[in-house]
Amino acid sequence: MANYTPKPSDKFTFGLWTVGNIGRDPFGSPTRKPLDPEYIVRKLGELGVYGVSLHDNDLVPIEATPAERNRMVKRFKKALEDSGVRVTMATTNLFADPVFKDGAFTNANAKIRAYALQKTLYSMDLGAELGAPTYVFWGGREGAEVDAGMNTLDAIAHYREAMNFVAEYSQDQGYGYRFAIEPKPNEPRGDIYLPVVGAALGFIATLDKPELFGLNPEFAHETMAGLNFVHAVAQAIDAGKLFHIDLNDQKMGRFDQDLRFGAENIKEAFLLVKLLEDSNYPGVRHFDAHALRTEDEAGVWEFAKGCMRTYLILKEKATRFDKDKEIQAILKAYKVQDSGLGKLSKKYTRKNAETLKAHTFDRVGLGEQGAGLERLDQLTMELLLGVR
Ligand SMILES: [Mn+2]
Repeated sequence: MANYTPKPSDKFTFGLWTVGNIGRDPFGSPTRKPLDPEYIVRKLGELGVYGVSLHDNDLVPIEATPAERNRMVKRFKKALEDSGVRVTMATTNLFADPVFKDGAFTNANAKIRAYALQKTLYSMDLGAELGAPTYVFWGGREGAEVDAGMNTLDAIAHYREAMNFVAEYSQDQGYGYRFAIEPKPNEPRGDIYLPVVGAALGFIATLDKPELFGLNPEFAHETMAGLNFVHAVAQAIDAGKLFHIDLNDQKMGRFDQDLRFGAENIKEAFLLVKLLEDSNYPGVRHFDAHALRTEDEAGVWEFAKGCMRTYLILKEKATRFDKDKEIQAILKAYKVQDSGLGKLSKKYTRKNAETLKAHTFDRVGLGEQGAGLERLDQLTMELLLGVR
């Protein structure tokens, strides 16, 4: 039996807001007391966690004075030092305060857009002071319920201006951030701008310094939209844009559940872990999820341990998949090779086009051939169910 105890080298990370979630929902009050950031960091360290991420206001309340801020940061740094946990990602809370009720960077009000940018610059200072290499933008309030304001084109342009501004600021200050945009289709807004991974990839290409920007895709977010998260991550990897990842789980068609990783879609979780491991994804494995509202603090740590344990179990299953002779034989047969035709269709030359056009294909025979995917999928399930 493999050892499923997490180690820092597994690079698991959690947001302060994840294990710190107090179990509030739109219909009910908190079911848990807030936990101190220092306590969270020490506890995560004990569990073998590599890093922690934070919004500015997870550590420093929005109304704190500079002196209070410095005291809190000092205490937090001490906890990081004691626990060996590092800050792996920082981000700005541009969604909780009423000022952001109609958006931050995309707000129709120039004063609010400027305030959002100011808040972000201070938050980037904080993240840099704590050593965060990655800065995430989740535009939770960047969206609309009412499009009669005719703000969409302006909103995208303002979003771009903000991203260009923060990229210059990061370079000017020598912070060296890599920025990761986190798409989400809806919630809290009726419709959020840049709703899915593909939309964010398209947007990044329009920025002044696209090389500084990548993606922070989240399992639950693409799943809420009814999309295939593994495909979205593969496209981000292909584009060299997987800068960060938010692991959790979600039932399609529900509110944003932020379930424990692997709690719901085991096969997709397995294929995701296999994709990350096979492609040697060098980044952290960040859990953006929270314990169910039914849980007390003990349940919170069970949730955190469960996320990491499931990842490690699925990683081991991926190794077994690669070593399974029958599975590999089916895969080999599925991926039919033909060196001549393969080479011919790889790159256009006039000669290749002519040869291709002159070739006679056994269209009927090719159409009759089965792919073997029923057997492959069944064996995959049996492997996951533990009978293989
Ligand atoms: Mn997230």
